[in-house]
Amino acid sequence: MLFKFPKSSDCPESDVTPESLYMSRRSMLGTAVSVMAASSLPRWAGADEVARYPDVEPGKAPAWFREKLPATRWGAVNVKDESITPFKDATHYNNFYEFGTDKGDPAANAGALKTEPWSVVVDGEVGKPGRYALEDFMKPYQLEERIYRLRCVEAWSMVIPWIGFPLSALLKQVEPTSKARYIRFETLLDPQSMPGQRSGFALIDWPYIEGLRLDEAMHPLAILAVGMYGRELPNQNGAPLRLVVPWKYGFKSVKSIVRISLVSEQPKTTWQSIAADEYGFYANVNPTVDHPRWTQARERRLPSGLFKPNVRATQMFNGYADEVAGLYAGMDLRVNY
Ligand SMILES: Nc1nc2c(c(=O)[nH]1)N[C@H]1C(S)=C(S)[C@@H](COP(=O)(O)O)O[C@H]1N2
Ligand SMILES: [Mo]
Repeated sequence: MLFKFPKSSDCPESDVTPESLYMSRRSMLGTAVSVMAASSLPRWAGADEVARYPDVEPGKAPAWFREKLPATRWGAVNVKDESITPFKDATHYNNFYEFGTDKGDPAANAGALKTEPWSVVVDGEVGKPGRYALEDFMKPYQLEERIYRLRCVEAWSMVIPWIGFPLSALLKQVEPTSKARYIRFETLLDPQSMPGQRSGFALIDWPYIEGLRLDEAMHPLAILAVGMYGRELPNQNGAPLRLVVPWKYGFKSVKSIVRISLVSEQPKTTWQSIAADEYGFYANVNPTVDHPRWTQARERRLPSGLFKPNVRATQMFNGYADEVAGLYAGMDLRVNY
C-alpha cells in the first residue's frame, strides 16, 4: 500500500449476484437441503454441505471445520442492499505481503502455506495461557456467518461473507487479568513458505503484527474468521485463522494468526512501524480524515473497471457507526487516526 495507488484497470469486471437472488437461493437451501442435494446443485468435493455460493471453488477443509459447518448460524449479520463481492475478486485481489506485494501474488503463491497442522499460542496477561492445536482451539465456538464490508486503506472495498466467531468469546475463555489493556496478534513467520519474508521487502520487520484495545476486541462485531463464502478460508485470505474488524481499515485484519497475546501496553504494529504518519494504531475507517497522499472520502467497490468504476462514498466507521462510535467517545479521531 506504500507504493502504488491501485489502478482501476487492476480489477477485472465480473457479474455480481444481486442480493435478492442470493437471499432467495439461501432460503431455499435452508428449507430443502436434502431434496436439493440430490438434484443439480454443485456439491463440495468430499463434504456433505451444499454449496451456498454458486461461483465458489471448493477447498480441502480440515475435519474439524466440516464437522462444525452444518451448525453455522448463516447470515447472523448482513449488509442491506449491497451485493456480495464475487468469490473470484475476493480471492484474486488481495493484500498479503508475505506472498508478494502485487494484488495477484497471494493467489499465485499462497498454495505453499501449510495450514494443517496449525497451532495457536495464547499468552501474556491471561489466567489461562496455552498452546493449542487449531482443532482444540476451535472446540468451544459456534460458527456464525458475518457478511461485512471490507474497506482497505487504499480506497477499495468489498463485501465478504465471513465464517467465524466473536473474539469476545475467546477472551472469555482465556480470562484476561486486570493488567490486560490491549490484544496483540502475530502472523506466522515462515520464510520457507512465504516468499515475501525472504525476498528483499525489507521494509517490514516480520512477522506481521496487529493489535486492538481490549474494549475494541470485546466488541461483538470483531471476529476471528476461519471461513468465507460457505467454505474454509483460502490461503490467500489468511487461512486458517484471521482477524476481521469491519469498522477499521483492512490492514488491521491480520491473517494466518499463530499467536494472540494480552498485553498492558499498546503494541507496535507493522504498518505503524513502516510509516506512523500514514497508518495509525486505530485505523478506523473515516471519510473525514484523509490519508496524506489520497482522499478517504470515496472508495472503489470491487468489481470495478475503467468503464464501470463503481465509486461510492465511504461511510463513517465503514457503516458501523451506530454500533461502534461509542468506543471512541471523547477521542480526537484526527489525532488518533
Ligand atoms: N499477515 C498479513 N495480514 C494482512 C495483510 C498482510 O499483508 N499480511 N494485509 C492486510 C490488508 S492491507 C488488507 S486490505 C486485508 C486484505 O484481506 P483480504 O485479502 O482477505 O481481502 O488483509 C490484511 N491482513
Ligand atoms: Mo489494506
